[in-house]
This record gives sequence, C-alpha cells and structure tokens, in this order.
Amino acid sequence: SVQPVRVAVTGAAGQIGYALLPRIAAGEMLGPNQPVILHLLERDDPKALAALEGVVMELQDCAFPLLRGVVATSDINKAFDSVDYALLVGAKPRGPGMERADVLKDNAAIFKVQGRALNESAKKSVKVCVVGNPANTNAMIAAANAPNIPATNFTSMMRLDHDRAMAQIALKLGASSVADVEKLVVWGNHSATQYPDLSNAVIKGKSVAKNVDQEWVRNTFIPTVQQRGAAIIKARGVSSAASAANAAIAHVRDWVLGTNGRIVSMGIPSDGNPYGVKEGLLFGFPVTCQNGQYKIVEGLQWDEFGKGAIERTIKELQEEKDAVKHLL
Ligand code: NAX
Repeated sequence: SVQPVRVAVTGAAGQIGYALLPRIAAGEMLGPNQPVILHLLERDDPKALAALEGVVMELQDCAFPLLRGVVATSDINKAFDSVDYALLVGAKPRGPGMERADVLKDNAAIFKVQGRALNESAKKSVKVCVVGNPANTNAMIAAANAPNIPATNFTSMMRLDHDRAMAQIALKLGASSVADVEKLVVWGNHSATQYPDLSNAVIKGKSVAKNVDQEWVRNTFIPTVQQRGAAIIKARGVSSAASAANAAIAHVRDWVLGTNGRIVSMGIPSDGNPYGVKEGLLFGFPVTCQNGQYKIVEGLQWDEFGKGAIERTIKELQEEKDAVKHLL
C-alpha cells in the first residue's frame, strides 16, 4: 500500500484553508491513491486555535478515506516536521491605513521564520507553494532562509492569475471549454504589475491574438485579470477563497503529477535565463512539469508592449527585494 505523505498548510483556519483542506484530503491535489497526513499551523491565538479545532472536527466528519492523520498546532516545528509539501497560506492581511510596505515588512518577518523552520524540520525534498502575499517575495525570503533545501523547491502561486486569464479568454471567444485555451502565460509578480500575456495563446490551435483586438487586450483583458482580486473583494466583502484554493490545488497537482506538455504559470526562482530576468528574483514564468520537476518553456517572444510590461513587473519585484534585503 502507498505510504502517506505529510502536507503542511499554514493559516489553516483562514478562508483559503477552509476551502483547501477538504480537497487535499479528498485526493484532489496528490491523486486518488495517495494517503495524506495534514499538518495544520495557526497563530498562537485562542480564537485562531479554536477555529482550527473546528476545522479539524469537520475534516473528521468528512470521513475521508485518504486522510490518515491531522496535526493541528501553533508550534511551527511540529507543523513542518518531516513534511513533503508545504502550502504557506497564512499571512497578515493588509489592514486599514496600512501601506503596502508595512504588509511587506510584517509578512517578510513571518516568512523568514517559516523558511528557517522548514530548513530545520521539513524533508529536504519538501515542495513549497507560497500563497500568502506578497507571495513572490515571501517565497524568495523563505528560500533564502532554508539553505539546506534547494531554492528551486520554493515557488509562489501565479495559478489564480493564470486561471483568471484563461477564463476571460474563454468567455470572450466563446470557447466550449476553458481547457481549450493553451499557451497562455502570466509573467512576473502576483500583483497588479503582473503581465497576463495572450500573445502566444491558442484555442484549438487557432491564435487568440488574431481574434481579439489590441484595444480589448490592453484596456479590458489585462486590467480585468490584474484587478480581479479587488473586484472579488468588492463583490463579496472578503477576498477570493474558493478560487485561490482551487489554484493552489492545481499548482501543486501539476508540479507533482505533471502537465502532459501543457503550459502553466508558476512563480519560480529566476536563474537569469532564458528570458533575462535577473537571477534571484522569484518570477512568474511559463513552465511545463514532468516527474515532479518544472521546466521553463523557452522561446516565447514579447512585443514592445510586452517588454514594457515585463520591465515594470521586474522593477516592482526588485523594489520588494530591496525592501527586505536585511532578511535575505
Ligand atoms: P485569512 O485572513 O482568512 O486567513 C489567514 C490565516 O492565517 C488566519 O487564520 C491567520 O490566523 C493565519 N495566520 C496569520 N499569520 C500566521 C502565521 N504567522 N502562522 C500561521 N498562521 C498565520 O486569509 P485568506 O483569505 O485565507 O488569505 C491568506 C493569504 O492568501 C493572504 O495573504 C492573501 O493575501 C493571500 N492570497 C493570495 C493569492 C494568490 O494568488 N497568491 C490569492 C488569494 C489570497 O488573496
């Protein structure tokens, strides 16, 4: 029989955690034959821990055949003990009156601690997906503080942006299924500077770019994808959770089980090539995955507009990196 693997989820009593955990336990992330033991981390705060207990009760009540154990704790080393996967979701949200720089600082400190704890307690082969914002820079900080784990094991979630862009294209062109959209890429930072790039995208082999006008691409498609998170908050009063959890599942599932040649977007450490993004930045790239490894898709081209967009998102990531350099 297949041995269970250990999956850590931080911020497990939060909104995304609530949508994510049942799906992991149901086998949607690692496949229907892979038993899991969940390691749930929350803040050392009575309310958060009480909520976490409720989540654990509900997981029990689902009677998932693949769920072989739950560790619920505020002790970070217990939470990361021998884990094979870590979904770092918990982070401090931006409160009223807080500047982006404040969020960056507070969360950077959290991810430094988590990087160290992963280094100490997790398996050296642990695969990490950072969801908590600012996701790219947080993943970079965690990697920098985990010298015994390959930096390439630290990734950030661009998949929600990717899936949002897929959906907008499918809606616009009336694709019978979103899955017909291929070769779409969301480059750069998981923020408003991300560059959702449909210039190489196809639907059933036909160019998307040739069937939409540039005005729609620049003034509707790109801003809709970039601002989708804000639109959801405006509509729901709280930020995206079901779609964010879905994207986290898809990110890890594809990384582990492969993409069968399909391109997906993942935030990964740049090695400087092949797109000339400075080494060390954690950047959204087009990848395919096979045998538990992701690989950058080479040879895609940017037009002048695309080059400008890429420059802006690189600049923002570099500024975020400069702001936290004392933690690297
Ligand atoms: P919630 O506020 O509902 O939940 C966060 C949970 O994390 C809380 O229960 C909190 O107690 C816990 N937490 C905070 N600091 C912690 C720490 N140091 N250790 C352990 N637990 C901690 O937020 P939720 O809606 O679940 O969103 C979580 C994060 O995902 C936020 O940072 C959010 O900005 C980010 N998002 C990222 C997305 C992406 O595409 N990368 C999209 C969705 C989402 O907005």
